[in-house]
Amino acid sequence: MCNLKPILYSFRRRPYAMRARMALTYAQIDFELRDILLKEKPKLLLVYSPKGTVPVLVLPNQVIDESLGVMLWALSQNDENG
Ligand SMILES: N[C@@H](CCC(=O)N[C@@H](CS)C(=O)NCC(=O)O)C(=O)O
Repeated sequence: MCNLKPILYSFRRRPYAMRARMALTYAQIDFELRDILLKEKPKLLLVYSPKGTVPVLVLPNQVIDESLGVMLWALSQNDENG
């Protein structure tokens, strides 16, 4: 079955990853969180984004591998408080 839920590759205590996670939560996006270890990056993450940083948001039709991009995408989906 095709998984259409956005996937966020993240690392728990890193600030760029945290702000992406916070933006998705604020926008009430239902996403799958994949917390990784930076010293053991999953091969699939590097397929999605060869530069190997987190956060990386995998959407059905695009990959966003900059935290600012994730934030802007999340806010474009839902920004109740402006
Ligand atoms: N400009 C990137 C920076 C992302 C970044 O540097 N993330 C750190 C963690 S917060 C990282 O993944 N570093 C890779 C590593 O330590 O191997 C963004 O805003 O997403």
